Amino acid sequence: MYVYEAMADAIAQEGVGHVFAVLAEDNMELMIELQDKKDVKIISTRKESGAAAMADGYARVTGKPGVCSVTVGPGLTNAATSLMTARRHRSPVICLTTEINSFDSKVFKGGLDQRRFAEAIAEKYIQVYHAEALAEGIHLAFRHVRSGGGPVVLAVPREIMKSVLDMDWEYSPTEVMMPAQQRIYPNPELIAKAVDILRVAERPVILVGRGVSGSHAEQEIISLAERTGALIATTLLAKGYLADHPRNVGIAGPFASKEIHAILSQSDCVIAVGCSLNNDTTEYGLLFAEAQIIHIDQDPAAIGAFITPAVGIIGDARASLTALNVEIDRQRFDRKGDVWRDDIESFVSSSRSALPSPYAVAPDAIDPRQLIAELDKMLPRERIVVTDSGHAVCFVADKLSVPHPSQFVWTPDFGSVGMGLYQGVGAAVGRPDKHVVVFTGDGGFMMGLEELDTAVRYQVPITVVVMNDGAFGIEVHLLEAEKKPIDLALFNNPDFAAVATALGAVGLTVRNTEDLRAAAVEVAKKNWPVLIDAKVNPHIVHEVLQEVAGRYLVTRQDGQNS
Ligand SMILES: Cc1ncc(C[n+]2csc(CCOP(=O)(O)OP(=O)(O)O)c2C)c(N)n1
Ligand SMILES: [Mg+2]
Repeated sequence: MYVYEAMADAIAQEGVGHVFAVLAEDNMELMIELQDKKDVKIISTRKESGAAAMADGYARVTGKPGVCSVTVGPGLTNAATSLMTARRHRSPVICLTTEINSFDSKVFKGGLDQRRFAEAIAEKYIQVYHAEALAEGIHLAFRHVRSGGGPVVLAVPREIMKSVLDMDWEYSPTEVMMPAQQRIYPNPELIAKAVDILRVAERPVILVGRGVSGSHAEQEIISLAERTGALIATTLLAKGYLADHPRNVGIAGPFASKEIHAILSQSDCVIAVGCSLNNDTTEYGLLFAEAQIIHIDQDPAAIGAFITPAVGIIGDARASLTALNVEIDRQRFDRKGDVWRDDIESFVSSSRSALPSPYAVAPDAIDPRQLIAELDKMLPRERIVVTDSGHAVCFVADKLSVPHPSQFVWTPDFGSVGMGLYQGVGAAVGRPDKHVVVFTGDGGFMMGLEELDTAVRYQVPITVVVMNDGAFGIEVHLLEAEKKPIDLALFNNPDFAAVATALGAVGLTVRNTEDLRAAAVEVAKKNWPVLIDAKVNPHIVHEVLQEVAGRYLVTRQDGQNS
């Protein structure tokens, strides 16, 4: 038996489902072997950045490890930005690669100190030093990602990979060996301390992060909101959590409307569950400056990472919320009538249904707010929404609804443009039962369009909405704020519908709502990749960017940011 055969057996037994690979002379035997396994499908991608980001998107929506395979040296360097994005998200991604014996730059694909490079972009670099250690290396990698440690690069040197395994091969998958997931129960004294705060809180908010979405704590959050009169808000990544609850005010932070923002800033108590309280959510702490913070997270490192809480509780979300509810009942208090204002629910409901400011009408471009509002009605309800980075996706963050945070994939974790289509294809491969819709700017699309071909080759029924302002919009608006020329950030784009059609997808151009209705017919078929080139009005600037541009200008004038 060759080592690559043993490796294929191990990966298949790990139940990964799919492997995203760019074929090369060092991984091809392994991929051919894997292709023969009945439970593994290889997705042969165009570029390693795509393979690694697809593995990330796949992992985010399936919860399974996402595996990619790239060639030594340039394959790994190509995968770097995607792996770094996965790292910032702590995605369970395993990047398989090989090793060559020399760092010598005269050697083909040599010259890179792969360990140092990989350790800078992934959480771990595991090298298999000899064939007998293969199972141990694979175990280490899967245990690491399955326990939430973030991406791993697993390198099996070429000579080892292609050698004969001189031992009996037996592999037990890590899932069997790892303990079942256990709930961490909170310390009762800290629960009592938290309840002391809640007993007198007048304007409490339950802030839900993505850590909560997997713990089935919906009922406990609703009960806590009922007992304490708290409003419910989410982080950006937990968008869609309990969205229909009458006390849910949506995303906290810069994406909140002015009215909701004003309400949240009056909060005197925040029960933050499964979120980091990072600077984006709390606006550098300013949003909740007046509030006492009760921070609940099962990861001790998350508590106090950004804001020092009044009470920090290490515990599972559901177990901790249950404990809070039980303690509130034991102390028999009901704050419901005494908190916030009497009409808070009707205020929340009217802020949700507030009419948008009138849309801009232009002959050849649609207002991006109108585009998203119309797509919200037209796209299949059971959607998975994946965003790229840039200005345009800000409209998606606050104006497009998602059924649940697990169906919202926000890829700017590392701030990189160009991850949206990649992760979208991976997500669509992982969840064929849902309809994946990718939102990207024209700049982001052009950074990764080669993988539209992958979607076509594998008949992945994905919808890609290019919000096309013919520009690096963020740069345009920041340059304009500085009164600098913008020509370097403007692009005379090709006809994206024609490009998509040439790649084998269905390509459509949208300039108005009528065009959109025609596009919706194609999307509803859900049987083929569809690209919608939406020409958006470039003069509509999202409030978040208006604010960033304002701040940017101030710091530039102060000289702090130059
Ligand atoms: C890899 C990478 N390169 C450059 C940037 C800087 N950058 C941020 S937004 C942006 C413009 C993206 O343009 P587009 O996708 O069209 O989005 P828009 O802002 O126009 O909506 C660029 C180049 C980045 N964030 N990441
Ligand atoms: Mg653009």
